[in-house]
Amino acid sequence: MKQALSFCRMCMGHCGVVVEVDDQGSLQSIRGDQDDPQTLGFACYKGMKATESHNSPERILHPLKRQPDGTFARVELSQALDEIAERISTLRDSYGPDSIAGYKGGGGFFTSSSVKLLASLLKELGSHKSFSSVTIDQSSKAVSAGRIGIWPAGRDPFDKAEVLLLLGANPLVTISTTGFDNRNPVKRLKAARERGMKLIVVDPRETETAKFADLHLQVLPGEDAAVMAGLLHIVLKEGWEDKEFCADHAGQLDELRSAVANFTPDWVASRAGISSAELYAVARAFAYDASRGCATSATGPDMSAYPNLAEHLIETLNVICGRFLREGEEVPNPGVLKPRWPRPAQVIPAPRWWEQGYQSRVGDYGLIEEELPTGTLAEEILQPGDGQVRCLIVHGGNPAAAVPDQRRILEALRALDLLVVIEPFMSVTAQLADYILPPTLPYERADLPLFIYEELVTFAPYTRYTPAVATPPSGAEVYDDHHYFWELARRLDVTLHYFETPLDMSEAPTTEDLLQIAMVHADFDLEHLKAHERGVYVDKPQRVTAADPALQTRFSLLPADVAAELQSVYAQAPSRDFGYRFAVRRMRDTLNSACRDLPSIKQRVPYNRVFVNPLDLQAEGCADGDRLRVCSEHGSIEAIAAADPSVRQGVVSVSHGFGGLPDADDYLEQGSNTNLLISTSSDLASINAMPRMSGFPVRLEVV
Ligand SMILES: Nc1nc2c(c(=O)[nH]1)N[C@H]1C(S)=C(S)[C@@H](COP(=O)(O)OP(=O)(O)OC[C@H]3O[C@@H](n4cnc5c(=O)[nH]c(N)nc54)[C@H](O)[C@@H]3O)O[C@H]1N2
Ligand SMILES: Nc1nc2c(c(=O)[nH]1)N[C@H]1C(S)=C(S)[C@@H](COP(=O)(O)OP(=O)(O)OC[C@H]3O[C@@H](n4cnc5c(=O)[nH]c(N)nc54)[C@H](O)[C@@H]3O)O[C@H]1N2
Ligand code: SF4
Ligand SMILES: [Mo]
Repeated sequence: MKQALSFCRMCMGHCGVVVEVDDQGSLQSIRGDQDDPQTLGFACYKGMKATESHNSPERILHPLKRQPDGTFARVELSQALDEIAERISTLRDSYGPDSIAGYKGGGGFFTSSSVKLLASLLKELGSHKSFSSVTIDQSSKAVSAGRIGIWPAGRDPFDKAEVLLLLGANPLVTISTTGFDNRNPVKRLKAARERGMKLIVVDPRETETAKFADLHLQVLPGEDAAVMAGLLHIVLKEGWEDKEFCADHAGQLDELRSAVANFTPDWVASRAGISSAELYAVARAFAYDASRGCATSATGPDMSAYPNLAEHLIETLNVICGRFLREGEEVPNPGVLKPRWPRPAQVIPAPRWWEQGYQSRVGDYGLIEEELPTGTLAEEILQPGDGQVRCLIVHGGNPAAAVPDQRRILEALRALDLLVVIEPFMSVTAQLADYILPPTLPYERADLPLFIYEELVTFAPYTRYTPAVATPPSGAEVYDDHHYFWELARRLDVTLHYFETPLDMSEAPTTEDLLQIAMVHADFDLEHLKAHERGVYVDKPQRVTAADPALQTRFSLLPADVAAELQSVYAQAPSRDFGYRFAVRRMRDTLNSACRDLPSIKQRVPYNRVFVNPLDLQAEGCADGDRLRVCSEHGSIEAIAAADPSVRQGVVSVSHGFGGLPDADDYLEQGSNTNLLISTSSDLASINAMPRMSGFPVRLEVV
């Protein structure tokens, strides 16, 4: 047995771990590293059970090719790559480069040697059809920044907060919330509360995080825009805004004041299913009792109705209360691997990126973070015409399970001429693929943190390196993901770029070569990181500088599209016909569709249950363990009920990431897929085509 230090790359937690490998290099155990300066010994159960994925008998260890009878057979890698490249080349010649698309999922993000390669391959081929899980996640945060403007120094950080307002986020379980200190979150939250930070949670469920809250608004899902408008109404009416900050930096404050005038505490309370006194108490605790600390959110508001408006209003509350770093203050993580940029105490006016550049042929959408919205992926494949997508390359994602409207996305994936997946397991998507290219798993590859989001991963100017600490199973023919992109690009005669650097296409880069290229903006090289096993801190503080008095830039608090959305929230009460509203949630022991087949996880979470308040179950005439059908306007799923008093009445809470192909009738084996309940042909948000994945009406039937 040999021990080594590494870090987990399953979620943003990036927990420092100690792993044990046997003499063959096979991963035997993983535990939290007590001496890790960032995560202080924390590691979650599923993180520690990554031994089971690495050694799984289900793992795909050789390239596979679909046969005419639908089964998969092992194929030589060079043959697979030759055939894929030839088919891409033919499609490109016949239908143009936009017939080639890519989708990057979670497994394609947490690998710093290939995170940008799918995008580069598409760009070099001349295709605009780049998709990812970001636009079925929290891209409303980018839309909000694009519409309201950007404060370069960032919001008040966690360690300065006197108050933290969390909407639809459960960081103690998901370890991924923007603005929360995710490095051992329980410890960090306890310490923050000891120094006096108040926690306010807005969530239909009394989550693990809400249990620590000073105030918990147990709202109906889908009402965050109304709740935020109500909070703005109270703050402005009471005069609790930061008047000096508003005078200097807020634009359209009077227009905002009139626009939220209708959103009285009583009206909002009745809409969101809370009391007006509770709403008032939250406004007071945030805006009057505290002067530092921000409002932030995760998937709850961003998956519900009006996600872009909800995010806009969350940031508006931060703006009117002045909850940003000020001149002279230190930026917690100004960039270690990412480039630093100027941080004046001044607004960058709303850039509205999506209004320039490429526009989608489907719907009225531009690019979000240089990608098309995944809510339109099925239509891009199914709608005939110029630019119709005929080939999809999937990097570490499971769109057949993760994309809302499962029947539609399956119809689309089946209609493709070519589906290639870089994927370690026989996921629902892999089952439909023409070729499966199996990657190494995290502990088998050298890596850096998910540094493209480094300010979210760590609140300190810190980074680290891990070598490959384990060896793939013997006889496996698996490569770090970049190898597949490079080999395809070479065959297609294009030059891949990594972080703007052109790659040498005559000799395949090593993982370390790519990591070194990715570190182009760092003050040190990879060797320096290698010499510091538990990572390095950069002692080069960056402070917020003075504003340029010649520039009178301001936040746009009420652009026309935001005003129209606000009016429409007021005018359109959601239907109550169905009796309940659906709420998204995640499970501690699974990661989206991953982990659930690992033996020790399967024992804990064999399938996804329907969490319902016991009083509601009683009213339906059923009990814990009974089989229920959850029906939306769009579809239905069956699942077993779990009586859960932490869910508010009138709400049905079910995790996504379960289920196989629909109609398989194997719920006890796989669970069921909540994306069967969701439509991508109606209710898409403007700008990012975000499907309505939470807060929609549902009905319960006893099966
Ligand atoms: N209804 C509903 N749908 C949702 C959500 C929801 O809340 N409700 N959540 C949405 C969100 S937030 C997200 S982020 C998306 C997730 O969407 P996806 O990222 O598309 O889905 P995952 O299930 O995370 O798939 C990750 C895949 O990566 C593979 N993988 C694991 N490790 C590696 C690796 O090292 N290399 C490679 N190449 N692959 C690897 C896994 O086996 C798995 O198949 O789903 C979205 N869909
Ligand atoms: N264990 C685990 N960790 C994960 C993941 C996982 O699958 N498992 N997935 C990872 C990914 S891809 C992501 S994006 C993050 C997501 O991280 P989170 O967003 O923190 O994920 P959830 O636990 O689903 O929390 C969403 C919360 O919103 C509440 N909610 C639902 N609808 C609404 C609404 O309309 N309004 C409000 N205010 N609240 C609502 C739900 O009750 C739930 O508590 O987690 C990451 N970390
Ligand atoms: S919290 Fe996230 S990073 Fe930490 S061990 Fe669990 S999955 Fe890995
Ligand atoms: Mo996500």
